[in-house]
Amino acid sequence: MPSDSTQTASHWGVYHVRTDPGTGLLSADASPLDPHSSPLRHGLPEAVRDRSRIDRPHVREGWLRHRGASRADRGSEPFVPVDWDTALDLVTDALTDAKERLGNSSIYGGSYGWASAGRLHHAPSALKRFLGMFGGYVDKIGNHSFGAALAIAPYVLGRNDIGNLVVRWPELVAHTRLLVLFGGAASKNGQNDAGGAIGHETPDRFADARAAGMEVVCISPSRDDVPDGAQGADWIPIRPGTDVAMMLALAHTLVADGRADRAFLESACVGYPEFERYLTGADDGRPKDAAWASAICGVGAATIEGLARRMAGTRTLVNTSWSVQRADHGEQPIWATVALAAVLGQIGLPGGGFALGIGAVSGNSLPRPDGIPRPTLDLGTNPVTTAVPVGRVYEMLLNPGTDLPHDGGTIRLPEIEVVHSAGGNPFHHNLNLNRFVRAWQRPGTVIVHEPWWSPPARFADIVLPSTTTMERDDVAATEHSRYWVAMKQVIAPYAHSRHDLDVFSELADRLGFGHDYHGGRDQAAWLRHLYDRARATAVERGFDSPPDFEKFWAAGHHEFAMPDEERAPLLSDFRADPAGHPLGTPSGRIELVSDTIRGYALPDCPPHPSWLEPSEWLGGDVGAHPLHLLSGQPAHRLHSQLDNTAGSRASKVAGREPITLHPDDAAERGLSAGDVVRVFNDRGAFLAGVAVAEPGTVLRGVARMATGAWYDPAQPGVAGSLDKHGNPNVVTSDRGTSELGQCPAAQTCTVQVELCPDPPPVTAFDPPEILAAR
Ligand SMILES: Nc1nc2c(c(=O)[nH]1)N[C@H]1C(S)=C(S)[C@@H](COP(=O)(O)OP(=O)(O)OC[C@H]3O[C@@H](n4cnc5c(=O)[nH]c(N)nc54)[C@H](O)[C@@H]3O)O[C@H]1N2
Ligand SMILES: Nc1nc2c(c(=O)[nH]1)N[C@H]1C(S)=C(S)[C@@H](COP(=O)(O)OP(=O)(O)OC[C@H]3O[C@@H](n4cnc5c(=O)[nH]c(N)nc54)[C@H](O)[C@@H]3O)O[C@H]1N2
Ligand SMILES: [Mo]
Repeated sequence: MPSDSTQTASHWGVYHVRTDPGTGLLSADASPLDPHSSPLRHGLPEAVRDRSRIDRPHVREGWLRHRGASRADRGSEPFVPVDWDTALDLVTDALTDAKERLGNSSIYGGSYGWASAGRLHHAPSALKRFLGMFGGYVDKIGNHSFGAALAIAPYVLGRNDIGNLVVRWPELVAHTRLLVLFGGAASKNGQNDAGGAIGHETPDRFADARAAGMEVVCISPSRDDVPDGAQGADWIPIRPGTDVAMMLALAHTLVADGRADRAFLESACVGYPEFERYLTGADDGRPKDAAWASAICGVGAATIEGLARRMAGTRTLVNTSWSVQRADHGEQPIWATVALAAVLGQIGLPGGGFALGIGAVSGNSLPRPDGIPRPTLDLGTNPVTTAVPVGRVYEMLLNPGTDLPHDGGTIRLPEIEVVHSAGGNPFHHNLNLNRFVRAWQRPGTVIVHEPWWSPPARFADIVLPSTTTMERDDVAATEHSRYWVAMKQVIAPYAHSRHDLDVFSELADRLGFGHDYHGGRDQAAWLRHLYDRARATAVERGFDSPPDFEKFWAAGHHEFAMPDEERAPLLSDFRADPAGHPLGTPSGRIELVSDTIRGYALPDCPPHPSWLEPSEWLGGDVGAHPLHLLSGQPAHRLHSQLDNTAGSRASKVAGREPITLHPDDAAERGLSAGDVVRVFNDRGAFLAGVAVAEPGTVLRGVARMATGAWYDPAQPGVAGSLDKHGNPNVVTSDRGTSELGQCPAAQTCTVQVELCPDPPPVTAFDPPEILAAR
């Protein structure tokens, strides 16, 4: 690397930033650690100087005058610049007032979000550590990524370490001969990994596996989900939300053919006889055979039967992508995946069985030693025990005091007075944004830490400007890599922005627990402290000692050595001796029927994997909204991050987020590529730019969009406003997956699309109105 460049890292990779001596412009080069650097790296050097940066603290005008009495104006008003001293006084007053009047359970600190890669300056961790020491906060339960899997896996497998339920590349290449991908493994998603993607190897590894003879079948509404490197893969288009029907029919075919692995079902599972009665229709008179499934999922019966026979004839891995469970009854596809793999009987064999989310992030299948510690900030303890599922935040804000069914019990929803948020974009991750706007206007005070005038900053009362990773020193480390990477400060903090950690340290000082919070450490001392602690843990766990901090910093990274022996396949010890290596389920075995769940008697989560009709789908009564809208991860950014940069903006159509339509769906509506359309259902409406899919690449009736366009309401702060820019969450449903998980179900959504002849201009990236300081 040139000596005039500085190494930093992001969720999308490690790179080296250079300043052009003439123009002062920043640019990013790939890191030699990374065989295929992601083009996303060009975004941050641009974004750090974007005009949407927040230069100093700001307070919403109405809140400054009337405090919580002005809550309904949140999101619609101009901001007043204030100095840090004033801003931090206002924050401590709001927090102290809430604590004294209503107790710490009136403070929501469940702040969800990917924030930035560095582990020291991880904004949600800094916030939670702070609020914990302040006496506690209401936290969140679960995540948006694989929440339903987290909810159901303990009942089925006795564990919820979803990240470990994958098969790594060496095993895939050596042993898997047929990889069946429900939801595909779209290559765009392999660009990112929380904490800092190090190597982008997924396409190469798919190519290796193909060369070794692995066949790939991609079952998805869109051919784009066939991963790069898997050339020649079969694509089976499926109706969104119907994978469970196809999984059940695959299992039914195996049973009908006499190819169910009865020995495995007997020794390693409980409940198979009851599940089989469901499959064969012995009790309900409706066999879940290929013909039955075909009518639901749109895949031909012969195709389903043929695939089942292929699967039984070779070493097969069934992988289900996380998106498939981000839907109504999302617990079911996870349970059905395990059940199908159990009937096939290859669980615990090398390269066989099931996996979740291969390719969903860059590193989850990369080989690495298990148990590498990471230099992360301690969250400490949270004295408040109330927590609310991430998918039910609206319920908490709108209906405090009511009971939310969850996981077999209920949660009494707390009354929230202060929302304190750092490192996430609630106007990206939440669904049904019109309902969310109403919910967000309920608390008395909303405090947001943000580098940019992104939607969460515009919908805050007190806005505290954060630095970005390029303005601080840090260490990147993901769960999925064998590297620790030095992130070095490239440029001075923008204007009056400050590190989140410093802001929380000063708030803690003001509130009297500064020493507990920061221990007198500045950034350099913190980094060394976290590093030394992780290093000691590494040694305790039997790793070769990483170098001391100075050497690490000078080298720029540390690579942990790979173990010599191959990793044992998932559940291989359990398969070999189910009694000796029981699972954490009540029976110690894989539960195809869960008596615990039966005992909950839930309306929407039966005691075994089941096909349940989604609330919105192409096989149902679509009424006035006949298109199924899938809103997946964006290729040109990470969620809403980098939407304000050239790479993302170049992907827009007529300045809006593209919506990709089947050619016949476009033609039927008289639409052509480049048109601006209004996309709507009963929950709301937004504008998008039309892209028309290549013929034969997407199922008829399916419309596809990326998430992450900055929410841009025509009437800011008014629930129901048209969004001018194309944020699909204006129309998605906030219904929970089920009373078990209560997880986000973004993919269950139908819409209508019509031409918008006279679209208003997009203003998402213009800073809000700023009044004179007073
Ligand atoms: N329709 C639909 N919606 C979805 C999904 C879907 O599939 N469909 N997917 C869901 C999923 S899986 C996820 S994980 C969520 C993602 O949702 P989020 O993680 O909330 O999305 P991000 O855009 O990454 O939000 C991160 C925010 O942190 C800010 N930030 C970055 N660095 C810093 C920092 O150092 N300090 C501070 N204070 N802030 C910083 C960024 O500017 C940005 O506003 O979205 C969910 N939403
Ligand atoms: N570039 C980029 N990469 C990312 C992210 C990002 O924002 N940008 N976000 C990261 C995060 S937080 C996460 S959680 C992962 C998410 O990883 P995933 O959840 O796997 O990603 P998605 O893009 O939501 O969905 C993948 C595909 O599933 C298909 N699909 C949707 N519904 C159905 C269905 O009902 N059945 C079937 N068979 N297929 C369906 C869609 O066609 C979609 O393209 O991605 C990560 N990677
Ligand atoms: Mo996610």
